[in-house]
Amino acid sequence: MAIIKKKRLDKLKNKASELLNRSLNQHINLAVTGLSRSGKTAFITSLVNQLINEGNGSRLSFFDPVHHGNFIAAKRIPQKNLSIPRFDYDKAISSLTNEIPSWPEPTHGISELRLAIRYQPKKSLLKYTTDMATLTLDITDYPGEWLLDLPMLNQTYEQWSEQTQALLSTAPRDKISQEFLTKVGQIDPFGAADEDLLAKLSKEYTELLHTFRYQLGLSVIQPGRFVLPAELAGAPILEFFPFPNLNEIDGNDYQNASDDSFIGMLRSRYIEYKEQVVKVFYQQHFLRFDRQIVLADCLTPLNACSDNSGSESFADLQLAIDMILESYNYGQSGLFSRLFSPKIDKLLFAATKADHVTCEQHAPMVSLLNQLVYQSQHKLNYEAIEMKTLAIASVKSTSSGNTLHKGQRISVIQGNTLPKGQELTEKITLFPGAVPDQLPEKNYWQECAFNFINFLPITGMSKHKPLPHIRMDQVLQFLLADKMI
Ligand SMILES: Nc1nc2c(ncn2[C@@H]2O[C@H](COP(=O)(O)OP(=O)(O)OP(=O)(O)O)[C@@H](O)[C@H]2O)c(=O)[nH]1
Ligand SMILES: [Mg+2]
Repeated sequence: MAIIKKKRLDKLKNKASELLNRSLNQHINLAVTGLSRSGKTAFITSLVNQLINEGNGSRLSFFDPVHHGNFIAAKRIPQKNLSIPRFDYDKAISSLTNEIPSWPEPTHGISELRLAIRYQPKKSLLKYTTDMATLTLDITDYPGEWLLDLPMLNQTYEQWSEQTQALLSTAPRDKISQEFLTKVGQIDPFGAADEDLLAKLSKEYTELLHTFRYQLGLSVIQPGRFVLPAELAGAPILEFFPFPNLNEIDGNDYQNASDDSFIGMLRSRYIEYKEQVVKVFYQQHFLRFDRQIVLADCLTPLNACSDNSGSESFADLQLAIDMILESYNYGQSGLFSRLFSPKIDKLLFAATKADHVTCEQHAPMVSLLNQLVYQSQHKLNYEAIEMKTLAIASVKSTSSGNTLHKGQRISVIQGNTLPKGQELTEKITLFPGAVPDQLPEKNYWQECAFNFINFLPITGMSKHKPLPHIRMDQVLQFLLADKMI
């Protein structure tokens, strides 16, 4: 009788411990975003590499689970969400660690990867039930450009057209946009819609957006999906554009225009785009995210000088960051919280590619990023969301040192580059210049004070060893450590 009772008790105990375990085992949906070329792929590759190779000479001393010895191991496991493309870690780590290393290829949409991180609970209730707990980490990579579409949800087609026309008519976009605006302005808005013409003009508008982004280095691209359409490439839902001078046509005629008219079709596609693309992205993906890291490359825009392009592209980056932040504006007045129920509790802003400057420039880099974020921070609700800014390098590609220049000791960095038109890499040593700790003034751009060189990844890195980095441990500490106690 006593034996049966004991067995039952043990069974109950096991069940209770299993239930507690299941409820306390942790899960984080971590989203990684940033405008194109900001460093998302390199970041995720490094983050995964640091965790799965921990113990093999890792440098994660500011990550408490490693520092305090309760990190056990991490491994990649199959993702749960089968409809989202897989983040191609193997391809990215191979290009970084090949005999002739190169940066991973640009990516164009959303992708996902899952890690299981084993740790020994030391403080939480879990320590009474188990020696080993698991933190499941789902990492999603998605283009920051998609967040630029959020403000459209609050705008009618007329309002959006008016605002976009104003943007297209201002420097530096005006010169190359004029022809397009004139062409569209000559169309009878109430004439029958011609789908071929609509497709052709949408293509021209998309090409303009590409030129803004990739030739003028501008960041405010709307609709963001047009430059990074992912699975929607070629779909008619991406075939619309702003119609100029809509305020000059009769309001009643506009309201009564049928969906078969030129303007009616543009308007209905715009509405459909907001419902089927913008809202769906927020509902299907964004609302799942618990934590977010926004990557920003503040150094490349600092490089442009001698003409107006530097200050214009920097001002545009400022505006884009402001627009991106609207998605984290959880205050009562925020468009986002009025439309959706947000869940993100931690938001990290990282200025990437910090290995492009000498160590003492990291503090100005952070204060510059702070300024970019700060102008919007008054809108952010601190109680709902914990924020941090850091300067990081996901894959450190330079070494730093000192050299004597005109009798003075200056800090320099050294790295490999591939000079234009040449096949052999070259090692160069340089002082890249000082990063302004404030939003740069007009004269900054005339001085050409900054010299940003695209370094290659260093040779000799191994996929079975942690990649060299700057502050990836502090990133992990902020984003994961509280779930591993
Ligand atoms: N030196 C250095 N360069 C970096 C680092 N991270 C990214 N880069 C540079 O930035 C470029 C873009 O990095 P990606 O990781 O591909 O950026 P992305 O945001 O995924 O870009 P898309 O896929 O085009 O959206 C790389 O090709 C490198 O030239 C870094 O940690 N150090
Ligand atoms: Mg990428």
